[in-house]
Amino acid sequence: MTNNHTIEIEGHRHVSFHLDRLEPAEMAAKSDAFYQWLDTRRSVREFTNEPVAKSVIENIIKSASTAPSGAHKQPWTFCAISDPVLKKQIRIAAEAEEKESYESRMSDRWKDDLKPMATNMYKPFLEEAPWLIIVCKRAFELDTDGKKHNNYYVNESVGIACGMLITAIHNAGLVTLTHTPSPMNFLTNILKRPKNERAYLLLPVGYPKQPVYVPDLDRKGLDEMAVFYEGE
Ligand code: IYR
Repeated sequence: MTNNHTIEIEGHRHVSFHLDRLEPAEMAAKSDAFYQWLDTRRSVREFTNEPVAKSVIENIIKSASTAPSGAHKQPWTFCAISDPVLKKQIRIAAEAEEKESYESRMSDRWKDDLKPMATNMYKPFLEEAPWLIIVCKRAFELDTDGKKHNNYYVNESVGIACGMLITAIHNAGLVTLTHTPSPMNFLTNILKRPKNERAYLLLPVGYPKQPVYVPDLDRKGLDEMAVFYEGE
């Protein structure tokens, strides 16, 4: 921040915030270019084992952590794993849960709905991708006396951060997918996370295998997913 005027509101410092205004034409062009670029993102399930620099993963995580959160509690922990031993352990545990899910927990309708995505209980990407990012939500914080303080809007906050994480991964020229083994408590056990943390989403990050194929999907058009209330 260049311009740092400060004021005090009820004993708390507030800093002046400045954002450059865009000309309408530039705004239109920029918003369209961003959409066109974001629309090239796809969930990819096959990765090469080429390494990705830790500094890139750090930048991606820092980007995600700019997300807004309830009372700015930032109720998230990003666990980034490149250790092959841990990745193997995670794969074995995830595939055991997935086997159970695909064989008995998921309804036939659910499995039918997933057929176009060609998913199954096998998750080689958990070992192949150079990094796994496991996003944990922090339901509460413990103060120095061990007293619990619940965080606010934890699912909303962590969900927003995950959206920004996925955007940052795309921006880095890498791919990911949102893997949701259920239940996920094996992840917090393997990673030895403290008891205020629950695994929220697992995202492998890396380069797509070449060639790679993704389902031929369409996205909803504006008229199917937006409603405008514009008055007169
Ligand atoms: N959790 C499983 C199944 C799965 C469910 C949905 I909904 C998907 O969009 C994709 C997969 C898995 O991660 O494979």
